[in-house]
Amino acid sequence: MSRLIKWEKEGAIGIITINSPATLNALNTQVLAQLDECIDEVEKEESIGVLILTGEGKAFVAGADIKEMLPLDAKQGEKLGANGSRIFRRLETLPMPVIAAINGFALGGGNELAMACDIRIASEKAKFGQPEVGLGITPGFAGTQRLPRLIGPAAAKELIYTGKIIGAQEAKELGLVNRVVAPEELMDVAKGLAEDILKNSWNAVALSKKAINDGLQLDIESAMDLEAKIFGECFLSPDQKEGMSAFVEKRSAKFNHSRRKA
Ligand code: DAK
Repeated sequence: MSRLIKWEKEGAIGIITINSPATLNALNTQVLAQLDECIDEVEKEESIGVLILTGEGKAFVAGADIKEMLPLDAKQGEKLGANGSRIFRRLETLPMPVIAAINGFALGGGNELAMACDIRIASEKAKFGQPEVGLGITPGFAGTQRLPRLIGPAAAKELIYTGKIIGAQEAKELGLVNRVVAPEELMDVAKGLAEDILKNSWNAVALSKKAINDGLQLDIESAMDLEAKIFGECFLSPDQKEGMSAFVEKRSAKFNHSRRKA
């Protein structure tokens, strides 16, 4: 089977590349199945502390595969949507941060995939949009849910109702991406950001991710209770004693950099 998804490890950074450039990395059943398998492998690798997701060629992902979707009936469409959403949710809930390094088109399912990541770094060449209404469908991989949560309902509605494609700078102004960088710097910037994260306690970073993601789904009182519970959990990890001892002893902390529970 051809590798439509490649993944490699550079130190503690895992790099997943969507590798179907002839169709601009469009998400079809095979690409999604291989992404799902790849997440299984990454999950088992306890020495990976940050994951970077990028695309081969001129696209990050140009959306779900339109040619594959064309003949589907309602039931099949629902199944496709549910499967993609499940896989994106797996990425979103991985214990390590996931950085999307957006090299080119991030349209439809591609923008939705980027939004399932924790942080988005965009090349100046990247283009964003949810053009689904022009194809007679709604965004189906949680775009109607994650986009308004990320950039607010008014801006999300404008993008979804018009289906317009925007550049990286406009995406930055809307809060859709964290940073815009020169194309040749994209991977170095993403790796540099990953290294900055990796210096810290992986346990505390993973728990912060959980507190932010889960807390955003709750009312403020419940979210604060959740934060207090997660804060308490930090004291179960040797990282808390090491981080605080290092501060008191005026030295750098030496964390146990593995996702295995100590
Ligand atoms: N699907 C399939 N093939 C695609 C594709 C896509 N999304 N995007 C590009 N390709 C293919 C093109 O057909 C072409 O293949 P050949 O014709 O050469 O065989 C090849 O990639 C190169 O594309 P172009 O020749 O068009 O390249 P250009 O540079 O001229 O244009 C473009 C680049 C990105 C502007 C253009 O390709 C384009 O507009 N692509 C479609 C973008 C788009 O509309 N994306 C949204 C797809 S819809 C759901 C679940 C999920 C979804 C919906 C519902 N449920 C079932 C609930 C998600 C939907 C979407 O993502």
